[in-house]
Amino acid sequence: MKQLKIGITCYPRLGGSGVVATELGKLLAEQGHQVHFITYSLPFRLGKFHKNIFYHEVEVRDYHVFKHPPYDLSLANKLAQVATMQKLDLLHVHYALPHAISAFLAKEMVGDQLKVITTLHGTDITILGQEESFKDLIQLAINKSDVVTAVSQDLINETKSVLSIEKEIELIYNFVDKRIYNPRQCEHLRSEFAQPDEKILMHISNFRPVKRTLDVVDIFAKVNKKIKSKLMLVGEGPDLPKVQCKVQELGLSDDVYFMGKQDDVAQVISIADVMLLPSEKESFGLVGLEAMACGVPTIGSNAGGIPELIKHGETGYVAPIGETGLMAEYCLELLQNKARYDAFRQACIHRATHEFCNNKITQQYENIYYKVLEMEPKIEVYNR
Ligand code: GMT
Repeated sequence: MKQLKIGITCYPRLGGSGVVATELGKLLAEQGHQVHFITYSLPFRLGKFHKNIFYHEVEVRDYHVFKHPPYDLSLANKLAQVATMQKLDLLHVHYALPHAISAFLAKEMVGDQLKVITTLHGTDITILGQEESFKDLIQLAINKSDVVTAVSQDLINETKSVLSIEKEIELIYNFVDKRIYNPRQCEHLRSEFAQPDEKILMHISNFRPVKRTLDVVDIFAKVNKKIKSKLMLVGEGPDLPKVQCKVQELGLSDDVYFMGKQDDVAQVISIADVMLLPSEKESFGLVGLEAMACGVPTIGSNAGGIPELIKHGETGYVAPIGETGLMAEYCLELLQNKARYDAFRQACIHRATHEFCNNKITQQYENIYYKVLEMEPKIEVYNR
Protein backbone atom coordinates (compact mmCIF):
# COMPACT_ATOMS: atom_id res chain seq x y z
CA MET A 1 0.00 0.00 0.00
CA LYS A 2 1.45 3.39 -0.98
CA GLN A 3 2.43 5.58 1.94
CA LEU A 4 0.89 9.01 1.52
CA LYS A 5 2.06 12.52 2.24
CA ILE A 6 -0.74 14.21 4.14
CA GLY A 7 -1.14 17.81 5.31
CA ILE A 8 -3.44 18.31 8.32
CA THR A 9 -4.88 21.64 9.46
CA CYS A 10 -7.02 22.08 12.56
CA TYR A 11 -7.56 24.34 15.55
CA PRO A 12 -4.51 23.27 17.54
CA ARG A 13 -5.21 24.66 21.00
CA LEU A 14 -8.53 23.26 22.14
CA GLY A 15 -11.75 21.50 21.22
CA GLY A 16 -12.86 18.12 19.98
CA SER A 17 -12.09 18.87 16.34
CA GLY A 18 -8.44 19.58 17.19
CA VAL A 19 -8.25 16.43 19.30
CA VAL A 20 -9.69 14.25 16.51
CA ALA A 21 -7.40 15.80 13.87
CA THR A 22 -4.28 15.42 16.00
CA GLU A 23 -5.03 11.85 17.10
CA LEU A 24 -5.79 10.92 13.48
CA GLY A 25 -2.47 12.40 12.34
CA LYS A 26 -0.58 10.38 14.95
CA LEU A 27 -2.35 7.16 13.92
CA LEU A 28 -1.71 7.81 10.22
CA ALA A 29 1.98 8.34 11.02
CA GLU A 30 2.00 4.99 12.85
CA GLN A 31 0.64 3.45 9.63
CA GLY A 32 3.72 4.76 7.83
CA HIS A 33 2.21 7.84 6.17
CA GLN A 34 4.11 11.12 6.32
CA VAL A 35 2.00 13.64 8.22
CA HIS A 36 2.53 17.40 8.10
CA PHE A 37 0.61 19.49 10.64
CA ILE A 38 0.13 23.02 9.29
CA THR A 39 -1.29 25.09 12.14
CA TYR A 40 -0.71 28.34 14.03
CA SER A 41 0.74 26.54 17.06
CA LEU A 42 1.80 23.05 18.01
CA PRO A 43 -1.32 20.87 18.45
CA PHE A 44 -1.77 20.37 22.21
CA ARG A 45 -2.31 16.62 21.99
CA LEU A 46 0.62 15.95 19.68
CA GLY A 47 2.83 14.69 22.51
CA LYS A 48 5.65 12.36 21.72
CA PHE A 49 8.18 12.63 18.89
CA HIS A 50 7.46 10.49 15.83
CA LYS A 51 9.67 10.15 12.78
CA ASN A 52 6.76 10.56 10.35
CA ILE A 53 5.29 13.70 11.94
CA PHE A 54 6.30 17.22 10.87
CA TYR A 55 5.09 20.60 12.04
CA HIS A 56 4.87 23.80 9.97
CA GLU A 57 3.85 26.91 11.84
CA VAL A 58 1.59 29.44 10.14
CA GLU A 59 2.89 32.91 10.85
CA VAL A 60 0.40 35.69 10.40
CA ARG A 61 1.83 38.72 8.64
CA ASP A 62 0.79 42.01 10.18
CA TYR A 63 1.12 45.28 8.26
CA HIS A 64 0.02 48.81 9.16
CA VAL A 65 -2.74 48.89 6.50
CA PHE A 66 -4.41 45.77 7.93
CA LYS A 67 -7.02 46.38 10.58
CA HIS A 68 -7.04 42.60 11.18
CA PRO A 69 -4.05 40.46 10.12
CA PRO A 70 -5.43 37.96 7.55
CA TYR A 71 -4.84 34.52 9.10
CA ASP A 72 -6.81 32.67 6.43
CA LEU A 73 -4.60 34.06 3.64
CA SER A 74 -1.39 33.30 5.53
CA LEU A 75 -2.73 29.78 6.05
CA ALA A 76 -3.59 29.40 2.34
CA ASN A 77 -0.10 30.51 1.38
CA LYS A 78 1.55 28.17 3.89
CA LEU A 79 -0.60 25.24 2.75
CA ALA A 80 0.44 25.85 -0.86
CA GLN A 81 4.12 26.21 0.10
CA VAL A 82 4.20 23.04 2.19
CA ALA A 83 2.19 21.10 -0.42
CA THR A 84 4.71 22.06 -3.12
CA MET A 85 7.89 21.64 -1.09
CA GLN A 86 6.86 18.35 0.50
CA LYS A 87 4.98 17.03 -2.57
CA LEU A 88 1.84 16.42 -0.50
CA ASP A 89 -0.84 14.13 -1.95
CA LEU A 90 -3.62 15.78 -0.04
CA LEU A 91 -4.71 18.30 2.56
CA HIS A 92 -7.12 17.11 5.24
CA VAL A 93 -8.65 20.16 6.91
CA HIS A 94 -10.79 19.99 10.02
CA TYR A 95 -13.55 22.59 10.53
CA ALA A 96 -14.90 24.39 7.48
CA LEU A 97 -14.06 27.96 8.43
CA PRO A 98 -11.58 29.19 7.46
CA HIS A 99 -9.61 25.99 6.88
CA ALA A 100 -11.54 24.64 3.88
CA ILE A 101 -11.49 28.04 2.20
CA SER A 102 -7.73 28.37 2.73
CA ALA A 103 -7.26 24.84 1.36
CA PHE A 104 -9.35 25.73 -1.70
CA LEU A 105 -7.08 28.72 -2.36
CA ALA A 106 -3.99 26.54 -1.86
CA LYS A 107 -5.33 24.03 -4.39
CA GLU A 108 -5.91 26.86 -6.88
CA MET A 109 -2.24 27.83 -6.44
CA VAL A 110 -0.77 24.31 -6.54
CA GLY A 111 -2.98 22.54 -9.05
CA ASP A 112 -5.74 19.98 -9.17
CA GLN A 113 -3.45 17.05 -8.29
CA LEU A 114 -3.57 18.29 -4.66
CA LYS A 115 -6.74 16.82 -3.17
CA VAL A 116 -8.67 18.52 -0.38
CA ILE A 117 -10.63 16.57 2.22
CA THR A 118 -12.77 18.60 4.61
CA THR A 119 -14.17 17.21 7.84
CA LEU A 120 -17.15 19.04 9.33
CA HIS A 121 -17.18 18.90 13.12
CA GLY A 122 -20.36 20.65 14.19
CA THR A 123 -20.45 24.28 15.12
CA ASP A 124 -18.92 25.16 11.73
CA ILE A 125 -22.39 24.17 10.43
CA THR A 126 -24.80 24.31 13.38
CA ILE A 127 -23.77 27.84 14.44
CA LEU A 128 -21.62 29.50 11.74
CA GLY A 129 -23.55 27.85 8.91
CA GLN A 130 -26.73 29.62 10.10
CA GLU A 131 -25.15 33.08 9.84
CA GLU A 132 -25.87 34.99 6.66
CA SER A 133 -22.34 36.45 6.68
CA PHE A 134 -20.77 32.98 6.46
CA LYS A 135 -23.37 30.77 4.80
CA ASP A 136 -22.27 31.22 1.17
CA LEU A 137 -18.62 30.89 2.09
CA ILE A 138 -19.19 27.58 3.89
CA GLN A 139 -21.27 26.37 0.96
CA LEU A 140 -18.37 27.19 -1.37
CA ALA A 141 -15.88 25.48 0.95
CA ILE A 142 -17.95 22.30 0.89
CA ASN A 143 -18.63 22.30 -2.83
CA LYS A 144 -14.99 22.93 -3.72
CA SER A 145 -13.59 20.17 -1.47
CA ASP A 146 -12.82 16.91 -3.24
CA VAL A 147 -14.34 14.94 -0.38
CA VAL A 148 -16.38 16.10 2.61
CA THR A 149 -16.89 14.02 5.72
CA ALA A 150 -18.98 14.72 8.83
CA VAL A 151 -18.88 13.20 12.29
CA SER A 152 -22.54 12.11 12.53
CA GLN A 153 -25.53 11.42 10.33
CA ASP A 154 -27.35 14.22 12.12
CA LEU A 155 -24.63 16.67 11.07
CA ILE A 156 -24.89 15.46 7.46
CA ASN A 157 -28.66 16.01 7.52
CA GLU A 158 -28.29 19.44 9.08
CA THR A 159 -25.57 20.49 6.61
CA LYS A 160 -27.75 19.46 3.69
CA SER A 161 -30.82 21.24 4.97
CA VAL A 162 -29.20 24.44 6.31
CA LEU A 163 -26.93 24.99 3.31
CA SER A 164 -28.97 23.24 0.58
CA ILE A 165 -25.98 21.08 -0.28
CA GLU A 166 -26.41 18.31 -2.86
CA LYS A 167 -22.83 17.03 -2.65
CA GLU A 168 -22.35 13.63 -1.04
CA ILE A 169 -21.05 13.88 2.52
CA GLU A 170 -19.43 10.78 3.97
CA LEU A 171 -20.09 9.71 7.55
CA ILE A 172 -17.02 9.01 9.67
CA TYR A 173 -17.62 9.02 13.42
CA ASN A 174 -15.21 10.29 16.05
CA PHE A 175 -12.93 7.62 17.51
CA VAL A 176 -10.88 6.85 20.61
CA ASP A 177 -7.48 5.24 20.90
CA LYS A 178 -8.29 2.12 22.89
CA ARG A 179 -4.67 1.91 24.11
CA ILE A 180 -5.30 5.13 26.06
CA TYR A 181 -9.04 5.06 26.75
CA ASN A 182 -9.86 1.83 28.55
CA PRO A 183 -11.14 0.90 32.01
CA ARG A 184 -8.47 1.51 34.63
CA GLN A 185 -8.22 0.59 38.28
CA CYS A 186 -7.86 3.88 40.11
CA GLU A 187 -9.23 3.31 43.62
CA HIS A 188 -6.42 5.32 45.14
CA LEU A 189 -7.11 8.42 43.01
CA ARG A 190 -10.85 8.01 43.47
CA SER A 191 -10.50 7.94 47.25
CA GLU A 192 -8.97 11.44 47.09
CA PHE A 193 -12.33 12.78 45.89
CA ALA A 194 -15.09 10.57 47.28
CA GLN A 195 -15.84 8.17 50.10
CA PRO A 196 -16.39 4.52 49.08
CA ASP A 197 -20.17 4.93 49.50
CA GLU A 198 -20.34 8.10 47.38
CA LYS A 199 -20.95 8.23 43.61
CA ILE A 200 -19.03 10.53 41.27
CA LEU A 201 -20.84 12.43 38.51
CA MET A 202 -18.63 14.22 36.00
CA HIS A 203 -18.89 16.84 33.27
CA ILE A 204 -16.07 17.83 30.90
CA SER A 205 -16.40 20.67 28.43
CA ASN A 206 -15.36 24.16 27.39
CA PHE A 207 -18.27 25.67 29.39
CA ARG A 208 -19.74 27.42 26.38
CA PRO A 209 -23.51 28.12 26.38
CA VAL A 210 -24.19 25.17 24.01
CA LYS A 211 -23.01 22.80 26.75
CA ARG A 212 -25.82 23.87 29.15
CA THR A 213 -23.54 23.56 32.16
CA LEU A 214 -26.19 25.03 34.49
CA ASP A 215 -28.25 21.92 33.66
CA VAL A 216 -25.33 19.84 34.91
CA VAL A 217 -25.65 21.51 38.31
CA ASP A 218 -29.44 21.04 38.28
CA ILE A 219 -29.10 17.32 37.56
CA PHE A 220 -26.50 16.93 40.26
CA ALA A 221 -28.56 18.83 42.83
CA LYS A 222 -31.47 16.42 42.27
CA VAL A 223 -29.26 13.33 42.45
CA ASN A 224 -27.42 14.64 45.51
CA LYS A 225 -30.72 14.97 47.40
CA LYS A 226 -31.28 11.21 47.05
CA ILE A 227 -27.80 9.65 47.21
CA LYS A 228 -24.39 10.57 48.59
CA SER A 229 -22.47 11.94 45.64
CA LYS A 230 -19.86 14.34 44.31
CA LEU A 231 -19.72 16.34 41.08
CA MET A 232 -16.44 16.86 39.25
CA LEU A 233 -16.38 19.69 36.72
CA VAL A 234 -13.47 19.59 34.30
CA GLY A 235 -12.63 22.43 31.88
CA GLU A 236 -13.03 26.17 31.70
CA GLY A 237 -15.03 28.62 29.64
CA PRO A 238 -17.45 31.55 29.56
CA ASP A 239 -20.24 29.97 31.65
CA LEU A 240 -17.95 28.82 34.48
CA PRO A 241 -18.63 31.87 36.74
CA LYS A 242 -22.42 31.30 36.46
CA VAL A 243 -21.91 27.66 37.38
CA GLN A 244 -19.77 28.62 40.39
CA CYS A 245 -22.52 31.02 41.59
CA LYS A 246 -25.23 28.41 41.18
CA VAL A 247 -23.24 25.80 43.10
CA GLN A 248 -22.83 28.28 45.95
CA GLU A 249 -26.49 29.38 45.91
CA LEU A 250 -27.64 25.76 46.13
CA GLY A 251 -25.27 25.09 49.06
CA LEU A 252 -23.41 22.41 47.11
CA SER A 253 -19.88 23.79 47.44
CA ASP A 254 -18.66 20.90 49.62
CA ASP A 255 -19.76 18.35 47.04
CA VAL A 256 -18.54 19.98 43.83
CA TYR A 257 -14.95 20.01 42.58
CA PHE A 258 -13.86 22.56 39.96
CA MET A 259 -10.90 20.83 38.36
CA GLY A 260 -10.08 23.29 35.56
CA LYS A 261 -8.39 22.02 32.40
CA GLN A 262 -6.81 18.58 32.68
CA ASP A 263 -4.32 16.82 30.41
CA ASP A 264 -4.80 13.17 31.31
CA VAL A 265 -8.49 12.98 30.47
CA ALA A 266 -8.55 9.15 30.43
CA GLN A 267 -7.28 9.04 34.00
CA VAL A 268 -9.77 11.66 35.19
CA ILE A 269 -12.73 9.93 33.52
CA SER A 270 -11.80 6.58 35.03
CA ILE A 271 -12.82 7.71 38.52
CA ALA A 272 -16.32 8.75 37.40
CA ASP A 273 -19.49 6.66 37.74
CA VAL A 274 -21.52 8.70 35.27
CA MET A 275 -20.73 11.36 32.63
CA LEU A 276 -23.23 14.19 32.09
CA LEU A 277 -23.68 15.71 28.60
CA PRO A 278 -26.89 17.79 28.52
CA SER A 279 -25.84 19.92 25.49
CA GLU A 280 -28.08 22.17 23.43
CA LYS A 281 -26.08 21.29 20.31
CA GLU A 282 -23.62 18.45 19.91
CA SER A 283 -22.67 17.01 16.55
CA PHE A 284 -21.19 13.88 18.16
CA GLY A 285 -19.98 14.33 21.76
CA LEU A 286 -16.40 13.07 21.83
CA VAL A 287 -16.28 13.19 25.63
CA GLY A 288 -19.21 10.75 25.75
CA LEU A 289 -17.18 8.34 23.63
CA GLU A 290 -14.08 8.79 25.79
CA ALA A 291 -16.21 7.97 28.82
CA MET A 292 -17.80 4.99 27.05
CA ALA A 293 -14.37 3.54 26.27
CA CYS A 294 -13.45 3.81 29.96
CA GLY A 295 -16.65 1.95 30.90
CA VAL A 296 -18.48 5.06 32.14
CA PRO A 297 -22.10 5.49 30.93
CA THR A 298 -23.28 8.92 29.79
CA ILE A 299 -26.60 10.57 30.61
CA GLY A 300 -27.23 13.31 28.09
CA SER A 301 -29.62 15.23 25.93
CA ASN A 302 -30.92 13.97 22.61
CA ALA A 303 -29.26 16.88 20.76
CA GLY A 304 -27.62 16.36 17.36
CA GLY A 305 -25.57 13.19 17.06
CA ILE A 306 -25.67 12.21 20.76
CA PRO A 307 -28.30 9.47 20.17
CA GLU A 308 -26.06 7.96 17.46
CA LEU A 309 -23.32 7.61 20.08
CA ILE A 310 -25.27 6.68 23.20
CA LYS A 311 -27.55 3.67 22.84
CA HIS A 312 -30.48 4.70 25.01
CA GLY A 313 -31.06 2.08 27.72
CA GLU A 314 -27.84 0.18 26.88
CA THR A 315 -24.79 2.43 27.18
CA GLY A 316 -26.51 5.41 28.82
CA TYR A 317 -29.67 7.44 28.54
CA VAL A 318 -30.80 10.44 26.50
CA ALA A 319 -33.61 12.85 27.35
CA PRO A 320 -35.02 15.97 25.65
CA ILE A 321 -32.81 19.07 25.95
CA GLY A 322 -33.36 20.82 29.29
CA GLU A 323 -35.24 17.94 30.97
CA THR A 324 -32.96 17.84 33.98
CA GLY A 325 -35.54 16.04 36.14
CA LEU A 326 -35.64 13.10 33.76
CA MET A 327 -31.85 13.08 33.40
CA ALA A 328 -31.52 12.97 37.21
CA GLU A 329 -34.01 10.06 37.35
CA TYR A 330 -31.93 8.18 34.79
CA CYS A 331 -28.80 8.78 36.89
CA LEU A 332 -30.52 7.41 39.98
CA GLU A 333 -31.86 4.42 38.08
CA LEU A 334 -28.31 3.46 37.10
CA LEU A 335 -26.47 4.40 40.26
CA GLN A 336 -28.91 2.60 42.56
CA ASN A 337 -28.98 -0.68 40.64
CA LYS A 338 -25.62 -2.41 40.59
CA ALA A 339 -26.62 -5.19 38.17
CA ARG A 340 -27.94 -2.67 35.63
CA TYR A 341 -24.90 -0.44 36.10
CA ASP A 342 -22.52 -3.35 35.47
CA ALA A 343 -24.41 -4.35 32.32
CA PHE A 344 -24.23 -0.77 31.02
CA ARG A 345 -20.53 -0.64 31.83
CA GLN A 346 -19.82 -3.81 29.82
CA ALA A 347 -21.98 -2.57 26.93
CA CYS A 348 -20.05 0.71 26.92
CA ILE A 349 -16.67 -1.01 26.65
CA HIS A 350 -17.93 -3.36 23.93
CA ARG A 351 -19.52 -0.59 21.84
CA ALA A 352 -16.52 1.75 22.09
CA THR A 353 -14.09 -1.01 21.12
CA HIS A 354 -16.14 -2.36 18.23
CA GLU A 355 -17.80 0.68 16.72
CA PHE A 356 -15.50 3.60 17.41
CA CYS A 357 -12.00 2.20 17.77
CA ASN A 358 -8.92 3.89 16.32
CA ASN A 359 -8.08 1.11 13.83
CA LYS A 360 -11.50 1.05 12.25
CA ILE A 361 -11.95 4.80 11.88
CA THR A 362 -8.36 5.49 10.74
CA GLN A 363 -8.87 2.95 8.00
CA GLN A 364 -12.08 4.64 6.89
CA TYR A 365 -10.14 7.89 6.43
CA GLU A 366 -7.30 6.08 4.63
CA ASN A 367 -9.78 4.51 2.22
CA ILE A 368 -11.23 7.92 1.46
CA TYR A 369 -7.73 9.19 0.70
CA TYR A 370 -6.99 6.22 -1.58
CA LYS A 371 -10.31 6.64 -3.36
CA VAL A 372 -9.85 10.33 -4.10
CA LEU A 373 -6.31 9.60 -5.32
CA GLU A 374 -7.70 6.74 -7.43
CA MET A 375 -5.74 4.02 -5.62
CA GLU A 376 -6.84 0.60 -4.36
CA PRO A 377 -8.60 0.70 -0.95
CA LYS A 378 -7.02 -0.88 2.09
CA ILE A 379 -8.54 -4.21 3.12
CA GLU A 380 -10.15 -4.45 6.56
CA VAL A 381 -7.65 -5.49 9.20
CA TYR A 382 -9.20 -4.28 12.45
CA ASN A 383 -10.75 -6.69 14.95
CA ARG A 384 -14.51 -6.54 14.96
O1 GMT B 1 -17.61 20.72 21.67
C1 GMT B 1 -17.03 21.76 21.40
O2 GMT B 1 -17.44 22.85 21.77
C2 GMT B 1 -15.75 21.72 20.59
C3 GMT B 1 -16.08 21.37 19.17
C4 GMT B 1 -14.97 21.71 18.23
O3 GMT B 1 -15.28 22.35 17.25
O4 GMT B 1 -13.82 21.33 18.41
O5 GMT B 1 -16.40 19.99 19.11
C5 GMT B 1 -17.12 19.56 17.98
O6 GMT B 1 -16.34 18.56 17.32
C6 GMT B 1 -16.13 17.36 18.07
C7 GMT B 1 -15.22 16.45 17.26
O7 GMT B 1 -15.79 16.08 16.05
C8 GMT B 1 -17.50 16.71 18.38
O8 GMT B 1 -17.31 15.51 19.12
C9 GMT B 1 -18.34 17.70 19.20
O9 GMT B 1 -19.62 17.14 19.42
C10 GMT B 1 -18.48 19.01 18.43
N1 GMT B 1 -19.15 20.00 19.29
C11 GMT B 1 -20.37 20.50 19.01
O10 GMT B 1 -21.05 20.13 18.06
C12 GMT B 1 -20.89 21.50 19.97
